[in-house]
Amino acid sequence: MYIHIDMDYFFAQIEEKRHPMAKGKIIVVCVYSGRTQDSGVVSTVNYLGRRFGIHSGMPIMQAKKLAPPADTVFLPVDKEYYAQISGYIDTVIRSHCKKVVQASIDEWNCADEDDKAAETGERIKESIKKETGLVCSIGVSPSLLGAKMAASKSKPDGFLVLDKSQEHEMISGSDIEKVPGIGGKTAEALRALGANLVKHIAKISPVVLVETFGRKSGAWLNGLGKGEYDGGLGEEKEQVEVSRIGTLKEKTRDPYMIMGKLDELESEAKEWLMGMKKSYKTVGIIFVTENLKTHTKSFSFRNPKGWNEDISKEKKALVDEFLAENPLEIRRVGIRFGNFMDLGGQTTLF
Ligand code: DCP
Ligand code: CA
Ligand code: CA
Repeated sequence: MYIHIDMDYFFAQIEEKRHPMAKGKIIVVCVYSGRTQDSGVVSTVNYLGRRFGIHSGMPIMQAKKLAPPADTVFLPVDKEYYAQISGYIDTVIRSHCKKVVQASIDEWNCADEDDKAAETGERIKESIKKETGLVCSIGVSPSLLGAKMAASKSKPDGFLVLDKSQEHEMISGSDIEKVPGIGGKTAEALRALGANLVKHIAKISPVVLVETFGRKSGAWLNGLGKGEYDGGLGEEKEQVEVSRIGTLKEKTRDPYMIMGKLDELESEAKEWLMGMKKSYKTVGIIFVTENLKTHTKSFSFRNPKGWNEDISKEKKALVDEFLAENPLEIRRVGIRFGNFMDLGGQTTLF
């Protein structure tokens, strides 16, 4: 099963948290171009503002006409801050699930065992709320496409789990434009061919689909019409690093507590290395400080290391180095192995 996580009105929600006085108001996050005072576009707007017709990409000037001035706050984007929160959410998600691919600043795709995915999704939703105060929408479904559509259907603050037949019902009955991957132009061309809903695509011959949309997209659309929704996490196959992240029992700067947690996480990550027959040249330690900032310290070995080689000396050095540089308490730690080498059959290395 797949789990898709998308944060609700992400930039605006973060600003809402940051400025409690803005609660209950329309919050418009803007990318000011600087040409004139109001030139630029809307990055995003909270749900209250969407009721007035304001949306991402709209000129700020137009949003000002639609929004009642007394109830609206216009704020400039602060990408760096949002990226920092995004990085923190990433560590929260990774502590609940092993197969995670971040798809954009506010979106993640995960895969989990069929009988565990719904519970994992629920735990992720709760933890994000608890750790950041932010709400998201999560879809859990047999295909990634189904999970994505379930998440957007349940927005905001939603959670929707589908089985195979519910997924098929949702996707096949969906308006073609609501399918991620079908843009405005493709939708227009499909409508011209008689398809308004996904299931109508099945009536178009594969030859016509390929002629109109090219080989790759045509084949994908043909499958979609027939109810083939697979296609995995994508990056899964070419995983370039493995990481495990966990929360410390309490905020701390005690190197022994930190090392204890890291030992646990290291053996989990090394289990993966062993299973995948990989050796690595780089080890990184991830620190999430009490202000939610994420930092990484890493070390590269001259020669590849096997999963069964001891690296406690290097680990300790990275922890000490970080503690010496940063005065804050640490909430979460993680370990990351990267720069892989395939061991193939060369078990003699060990
Ligand atoms: N964004 C942007 N310009 C756009 C679209 C999005 O700057 N044209 C930024 C602001 C959004 C963030 O990316 O907060 C995530 O985009 P989403 O499409 O996921 O939209 P939101 O999270 O804002 O809203 P929703 O609740 O519909 O997901
Ligand atoms: Ca979003
Ligand atoms: Ca998104």
